[in-house]
Amino acid sequence: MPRVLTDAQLKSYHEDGFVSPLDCISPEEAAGHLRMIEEYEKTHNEDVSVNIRVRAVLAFKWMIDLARHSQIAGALQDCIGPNVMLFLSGVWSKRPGTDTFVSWHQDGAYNPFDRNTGATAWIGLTDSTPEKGNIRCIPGSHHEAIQHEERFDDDNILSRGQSVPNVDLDKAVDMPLIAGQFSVHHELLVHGSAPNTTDSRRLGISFACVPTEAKPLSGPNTGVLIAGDNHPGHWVLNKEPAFDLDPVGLAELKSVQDAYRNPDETKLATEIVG
Ligand SMILES: O=C(O)CCC(=O)C(=O)O
Repeated sequence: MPRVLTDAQLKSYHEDGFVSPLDCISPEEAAGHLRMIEEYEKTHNEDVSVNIRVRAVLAFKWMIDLARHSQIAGALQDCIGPNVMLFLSGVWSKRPGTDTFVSWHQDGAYNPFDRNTGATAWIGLTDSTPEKGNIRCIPGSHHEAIQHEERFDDDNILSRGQSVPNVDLDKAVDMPLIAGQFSVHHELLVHGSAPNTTDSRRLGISFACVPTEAKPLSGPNTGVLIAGDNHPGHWVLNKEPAFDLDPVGLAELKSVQDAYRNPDETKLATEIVG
């Protein structure tokens, strides 16, 4: 398994809880993917994340291929091990003229697994700068799970407004990306993002993954294998789309969303874009 990250980048992931920016596709390729999302939105007359949520890769073949891009899959393997299972993915959009933000949170505080060893890759399909509300994080905050408060706010992309209290903003750093670049953050890294103050959209896609060795303790145990093997068999693999908006992938997406809607599982769905 060839390494994608340098020793210094891997050290930064383990010490700081994130590595960014990492090159993946060109800005032109990113713009092509953005166009496909915007065509979907035009045809359906709604934001993509209204219905394509929780495990968005099941809707678009290009998105599943992007998650498996050798740079993204390889960086995830370097960070979490050879066998990589995707269990959440979403499109994170901030349109100009809105106050859309993401409260300070840890992804892993809501993950129902027997360990907190997962990581999220986030790729920008547009530039993501401080002015556009890039992801910000607190380096080194990934060593323990923190109790979250729920602060509901219509402008918060996190549906329950889950928030880490008392974040020391003096320690916050920006994670800017050029369109086509990505970052990887540990599932316990405290991160969030401010509104987009520019006159163009900021949009990125997240791929939240765990090592296949992580055992789901409750809720859906289905996922999409991004790299390696489904070892030792804790997971059931989703049927995948053969083309964009393939009814097979959409039916699978619906069944995943229904499973997450089960009242017993509400906590699992809280992270994802609504
Ligand atoms: O898109 C954002 O600003 C935040 C993304 C995020 O919180 C995540 O991918 O875990």
